[in-house]
Amino acid sequence: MNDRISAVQARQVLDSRGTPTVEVEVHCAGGAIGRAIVPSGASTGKHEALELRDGDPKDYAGKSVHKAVANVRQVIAPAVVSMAATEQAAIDRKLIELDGMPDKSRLGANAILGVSLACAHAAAASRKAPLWQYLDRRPHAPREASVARSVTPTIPMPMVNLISGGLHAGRNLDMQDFLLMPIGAKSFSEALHLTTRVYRSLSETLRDHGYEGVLVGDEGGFGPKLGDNERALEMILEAFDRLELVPGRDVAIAIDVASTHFHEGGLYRLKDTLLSATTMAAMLTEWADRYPIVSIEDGMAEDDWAGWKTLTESLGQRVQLIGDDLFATNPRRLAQGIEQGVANAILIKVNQIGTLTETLQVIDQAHAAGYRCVISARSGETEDSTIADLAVATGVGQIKIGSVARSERLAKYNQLLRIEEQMGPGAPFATWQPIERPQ
Ligand code: 2PG
Ligand code: MG
Repeated sequence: MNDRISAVQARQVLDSRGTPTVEVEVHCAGGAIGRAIVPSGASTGKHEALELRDGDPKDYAGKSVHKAVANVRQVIAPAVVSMAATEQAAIDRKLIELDGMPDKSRLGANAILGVSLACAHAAAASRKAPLWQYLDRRPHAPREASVARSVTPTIPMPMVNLISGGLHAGRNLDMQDFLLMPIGAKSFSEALHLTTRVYRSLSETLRDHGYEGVLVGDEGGFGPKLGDNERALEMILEAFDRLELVPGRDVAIAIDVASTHFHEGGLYRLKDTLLSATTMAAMLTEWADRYPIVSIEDGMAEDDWAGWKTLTESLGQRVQLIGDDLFATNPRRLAQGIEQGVANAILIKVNQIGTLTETLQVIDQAHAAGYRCVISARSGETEDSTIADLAVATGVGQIKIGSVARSERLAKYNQLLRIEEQMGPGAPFATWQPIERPQ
């Protein structure tokens, strides 16, 4: 039984903001080792599973994770040692039972997720398969890691951060991300190449408009002081134009409004103006008319279900409307959204829910209801590139990692390049399918 877990180790390491996070290593009897590092958000929604931090102001300003590490070593390790690393669903069930809280607040979702993902890596290593192949859920693939569904592993279309605002860039803009979708690309490597050209063109555009010394935000996107959100869209359009790229054919724009973070007393604060949900929906609809925007994330706040309904009625037939803080990768929140007919896509972040199995189940739940899925990194990331393999294996078609700068972002893009090579010529690549009105 080479894939029996013989030891589980955990330690505190640092993420891309120099903030502590949990790293877990799962060792199998046959010598295979799997390792995972847990990501961490800044614009965190209140419905996410709990990230356990020690809270001692003298230790990394309260952010150390020694308790979560101790929970892995003292509580989780004894319970999973001698299980097979390939029994992902059983391991994840055990982790959920050991915790016993709906938000994983006893052991910490960071402790639990670290073990869950490290098990998948160990299982893949013991089968001598790349993770994406191991997680591939087609009938011939190992089934233990998955729930039944027939998808073809596909390299996702990237949604790439160009301009950062909100909590990721010192609140220079109200909105959090202005992103590129290189929709004209025929392969992942072509998409990445096109993206770097746009990124450089935008850098020159910003410089030529007098935004000197522009620094990048947490995810590597530019963080200029632009004055207002629409200026960001104009700068991006000019960057396209300089490369003679045709919006809507070669390139398109996505935005993550992250509106939960400027929602106050039932209104949305944009600069010094307070907008009602109806006015906010009207503004986003007008933008979708005037700019090549194909996807809007968190256009409304996490608990503004009525606002979400208005936005979905206005734009849901032609723009991808992604719930991030709204759904928090949580099956109950997603079920509520499906029932109320709000949004048409869900952002999938493994640490919002806390285990691999639950993540796969939420993806299936979304697809069964005709909702799209976008696998996403967090603003606090590391060299861990699990989500690249996850996005390929599940074939969801889209991934949001950040910009093409900073190595914790490139770790994932580079992993996708490796997978593209492993898949060989003609590696399946998800082209962008516009949201269309039902006929
Ligand atoms: C988001 C993410 C990633 P954070 O809002 O979608 O961009 O940010 O990890 O800070 O929640
Ligand atoms: Mg978001």
